Amino acid sequence: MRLSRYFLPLLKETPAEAQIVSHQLMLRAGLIRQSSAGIYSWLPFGYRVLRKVEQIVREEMDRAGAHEILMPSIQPAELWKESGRYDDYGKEMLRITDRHDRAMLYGPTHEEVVTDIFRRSVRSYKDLPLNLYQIQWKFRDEIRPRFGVMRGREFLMKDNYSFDLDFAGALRSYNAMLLAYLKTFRRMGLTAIPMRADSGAIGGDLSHEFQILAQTGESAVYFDAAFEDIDFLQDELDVEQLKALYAATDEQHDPASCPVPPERLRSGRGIEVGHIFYFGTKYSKPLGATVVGPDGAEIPVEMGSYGIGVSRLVGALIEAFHDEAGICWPEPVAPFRLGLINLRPSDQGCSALVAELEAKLARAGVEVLVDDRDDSPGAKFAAMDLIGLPWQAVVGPRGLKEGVVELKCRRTGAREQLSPDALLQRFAA
Ligand code: 5CA
Repeated sequence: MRLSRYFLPLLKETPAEAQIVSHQLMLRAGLIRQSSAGIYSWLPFGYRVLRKVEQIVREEMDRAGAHEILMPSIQPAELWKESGRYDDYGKEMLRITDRHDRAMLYGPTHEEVVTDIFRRSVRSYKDLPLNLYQIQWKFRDEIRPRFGVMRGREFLMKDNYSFDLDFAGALRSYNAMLLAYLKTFRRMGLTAIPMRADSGAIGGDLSHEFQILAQTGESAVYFDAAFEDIDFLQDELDVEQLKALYAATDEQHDPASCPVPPERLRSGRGIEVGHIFYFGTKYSKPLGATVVGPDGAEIPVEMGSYGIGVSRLVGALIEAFHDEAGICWPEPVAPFRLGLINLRPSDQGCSALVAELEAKLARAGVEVLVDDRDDSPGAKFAAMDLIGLPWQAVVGPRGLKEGVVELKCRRTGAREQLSPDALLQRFAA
């Protein structure tokens, strides 16, 4: 992709309406634009990241045995009257009336819809366990939408729902999701701390919130250093042992009674990027979602629901990975892996080498963004730092003479000179 032909509207000034760094950078680096309060358009650069985050979430859900579906964003009010949540949900629910005067709503979550699918399709305990997920836009009419995509009114969520015959099965599903979440966040380069939580409007009695660590996080968290040492992608994990590890919010943490010795106690600031709930028969009972059990009796299914804030994660990733110059994307979610700067597009030699590298890298499947604009070197370096691609390669007249390009790691700032062939080998391997 060439910047001269790409749609990447960068802002020089920090927009006054943005209070936190991720919101500022998402506007400045051309990821999003606000449409109305708490509602955003995703521009090409931001949308690429959103899709990468989504894809990692999808792969881990699939690996955990969940099946992807897509439920409607607009739901009938009747279902929520059946579950008893229609009146309780209050002003956060955007209520709509259609032309036939039927009460509809823009879904803030999908427990009712998925339970309705289940009750109309599943009859026997033999079809359990079942786990269905979707990646779908939600709407919650938050009183104070703020911090950009971190607390939006419209936001993208991955939500899934487990159905089991009994509590033991539901707990297995819950535990499998807890592990899948830790892997999912780890794959994005994040450390996530699962914390016992209130289940709030979703209801139920077992719940964990996942806080990822970022210096600018909203809430203080205290946790066992073990969370930083565990390799969530490789190690065989004992989920009960994990759940027993110490993790506490500011209010829960009491230094006097904390079971973790000071040398193993870590503290940081967290951003909630996921929340999982076990709530038993809270929805299956009122909606009549039952299966015929082994002994022929009708049994309401045991359910859980599991959410990841996909659009919030894009902001959270920036909160976790940035410096004064801009964003520092971790490779797995970076919109492009390499930024290739042509320092002098008017120089035929520079442009020929850039074109050759671009073509060869593209053939090897490397995502490259070429800065071929007529701009000063300083402006190009600043723009490349701002947008935060993990690697930057610079082709200029001086290097060309010496047969080298300069490669810079965005995160560490480390630079090295290498031949164009060595560069290709490094990235195409
Ligand atoms: N039905 C359950 C799980 S499927 C549920 O709705 N859970 S939730 O309310 O905790 O939301 C799940 C995740 O969505 C949260 O952990 C958070 O990361 C994200 N989220 C919630 N509200 C917003 C919001 N206003 N803006 C952006 N992300 C949000």
